[in-house]
Amino acid sequence: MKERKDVYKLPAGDTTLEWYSKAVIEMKKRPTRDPRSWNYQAGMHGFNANLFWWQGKGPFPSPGDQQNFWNQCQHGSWFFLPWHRMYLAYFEQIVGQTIVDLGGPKDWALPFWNYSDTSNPKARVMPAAFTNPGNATNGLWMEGRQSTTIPERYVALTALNTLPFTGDGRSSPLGFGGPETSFSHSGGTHGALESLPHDLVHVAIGGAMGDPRAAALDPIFWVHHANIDRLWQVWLNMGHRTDPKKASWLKFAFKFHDKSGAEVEMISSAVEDTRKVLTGYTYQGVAPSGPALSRGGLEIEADLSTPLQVVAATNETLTLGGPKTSVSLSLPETMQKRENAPVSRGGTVAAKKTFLHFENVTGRGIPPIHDVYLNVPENAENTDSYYAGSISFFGVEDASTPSLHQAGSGQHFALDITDLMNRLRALPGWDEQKLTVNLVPTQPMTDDNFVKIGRISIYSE
Ligand SMILES: [Cu+2]
Repeated sequence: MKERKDVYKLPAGDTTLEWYSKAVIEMKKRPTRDPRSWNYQAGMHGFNANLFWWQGKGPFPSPGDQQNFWNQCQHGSWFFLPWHRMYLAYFEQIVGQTIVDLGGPKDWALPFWNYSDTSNPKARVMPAAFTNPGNATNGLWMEGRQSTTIPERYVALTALNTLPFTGDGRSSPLGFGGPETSFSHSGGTHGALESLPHDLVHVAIGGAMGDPRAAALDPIFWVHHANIDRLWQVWLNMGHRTDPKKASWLKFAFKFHDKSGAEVEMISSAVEDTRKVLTGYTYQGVAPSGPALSRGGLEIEADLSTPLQVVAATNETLTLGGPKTSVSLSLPETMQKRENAPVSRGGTVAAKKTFLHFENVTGRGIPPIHDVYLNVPENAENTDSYYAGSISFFGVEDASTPSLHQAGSGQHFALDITDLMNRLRALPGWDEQKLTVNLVPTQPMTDDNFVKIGRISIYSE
């Protein structure tokens, strides 16, 4: 049994990152067609020969190999968590074998980057081993990262409050782990954990990390994903939470290569317990199995909440640009008058949920993260109290391109604005006829980017 450790709690003299760096350099020497090579492993997540990051890395695997093993990452899907867990497990095995072959320790385990750790003032800064020295002698360095400090907003753990694993169209449009889908390489609706912090951390780092078709070339990808994988267990341990029970999730198989380069398959049910994944692992500071879970909470929740319905929507496609993009929605009478009567949910009393949706979002390149604000007054000096959330567009180009696996209708984002709406209603000057949505880019859009939003809508119980 291995323990995946917090990268910021490695004891002095620990060699985990040193060996990781050596293994990356070794794996980069292997030809891209070798399943045990650095490039092949990254191509399994996503690949596009036209991207800068892939220049000069050919010859690439045969079309048949690419078809079976590359561009497999599951996004916008209830397979997001199990697929990435499998992917990390075989990657960790291959890195571990490479380290043994180099004369290193036998028990190497992938560390995790807990950027949300509020007890660690450096938590949101990328660990120094990944940035220094900033050149190719350092296996953990990557050229072209946009930022190595993640803003606090983008590491919030609100996803852990989402009870259902899959979006239920009632209390949660996203679900913790994503919507029920078949194989979904670039699905449109990302689950709560995938949206925040996963997607925002990707795009905040930027460079290769900003595009799923190059992200796994950056060694930070793997410690980021170990943290996302850890949060799956943290969520389960909170109770009233459970993995899907349908055979279409439990039995769905994905293809990988093991440390000898042999083809293998794995199904979701084989990775629910981390102690049973290959030789098994646990996470430092996290119990490997939750309390005897009460499943009742989920059913109570679904019974007592009414289906979410569209109560307001724009009727024109919106193109993002400039220092901000603004659009106004008019709330229907039912919502204007509503006192936001509390509902009973899972044994506790909660406000009726309201969500802001961005539908059929299509785009090109790696557009900047946009922060979303509601009803910001003209001369507001500090806009923080009007902040609704952020959208990252991670994978938007792929999701906008029709292919074998999807129609190309773009991405779909949802922000929980329940609390913000309640606060706004209490402010002087609240106008039911006009809810203004501001989308503010965190960096300027470039000529390589565009984003179009098919519809902005409000869903409420
Ligand atoms: Cu990722």
